[in-house]
Amino acid sequence: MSIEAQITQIITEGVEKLGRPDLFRAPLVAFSDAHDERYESLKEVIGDWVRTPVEFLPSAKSVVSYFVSFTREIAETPSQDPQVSALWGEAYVVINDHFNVINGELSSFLKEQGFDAEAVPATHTYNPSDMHSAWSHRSAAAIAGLGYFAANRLVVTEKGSAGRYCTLFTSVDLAERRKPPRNRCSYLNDGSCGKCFDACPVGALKPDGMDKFSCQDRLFENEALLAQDAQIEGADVCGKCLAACPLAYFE
Ligand code: B12
Repeated sequence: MSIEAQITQIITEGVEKLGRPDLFRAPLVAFSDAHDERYESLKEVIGDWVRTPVEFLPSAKSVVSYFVSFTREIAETPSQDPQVSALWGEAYVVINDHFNVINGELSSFLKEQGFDAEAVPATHTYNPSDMHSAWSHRSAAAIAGLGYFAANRLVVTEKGSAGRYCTLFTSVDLAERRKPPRNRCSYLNDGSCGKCFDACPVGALKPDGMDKFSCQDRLFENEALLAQDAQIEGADVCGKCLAACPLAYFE
């Protein structure tokens, strides 16, 4: 079995071992070159606080990007609850924690083979006061061909956008490349959609940009509500711009 297939198997089994088929489906995995010049260009596109793969792991040759997709029920649930969905919050918290387990298993495997490995946590990698994040899982996923950016600023894979991304850097040379899916965002293609803009409960998401602080205020409000009403801690979530999108979920 190729090393790419072994990595994909560890990630897939990592999700299976969680034993939550009610929340998660099989993941998608893709690889990119740590020296792909688009990583350097993110310092221009996003800002100079963004680090390249080799700034995380000097020996990095490859970037492993993976997406854990949510079930249909979870993908739809943010649209059904007027304020915030406890199920969506639960899926967020469970997978954020479990990413650490999967990354640990993947790192151990690669290190046993004599390679270096370093993972980036799924979230809370940013400074809430200025929104600066040293790593963009979405941009890495787009570079790896896992998906494309839609008008809601989320990255859509062949299984949709409902799910979460993670990244791991490694010194092994992973040559396999994924063909990116065609961009099916109707707003970007011909302006004929825009459901994500209408769905934002605080008007933060607009065609000409996003007020990230208004979005974040809503996420923090929801986090407090879920802690109080559903005993779920650390779920700063909403997901309405995602669930309203016709590209949220594919079989
Ligand atoms: C900071 C942050 C936030 C901030 C700011 C959001 C934002 N739009 O940047 C706040 C707190 C508001 C937020 C909200 C949410 N977030 Co958030 N957040 C992050 C975080 C930590 C960093 C994002 C980042 O790098 N922003 C940088 C800015 C400048 O990116 P940007 O504005 O989108 O601009 C980029 C693109 O437009 C891009 N672009 C356009 N076309 C192309 C093409 C190519 C090839 C490339 C490379 C780039 C590119 O250019 C810019 C640079 O890449 C990531 C986790 C991580 N470390 O990656 C999660 C993350 C983006 N969040 C996520 C989610 C799900 C959410 C919420 C739905 C909340 C929830 N979980 O219920 C909302 C959705 C808001 C939205 N519509 O964007 C997911 C997205 C999953 C997906 N399917 O895409 C992520 C990736 C977490 C994860 N581990 O999966 N988030």
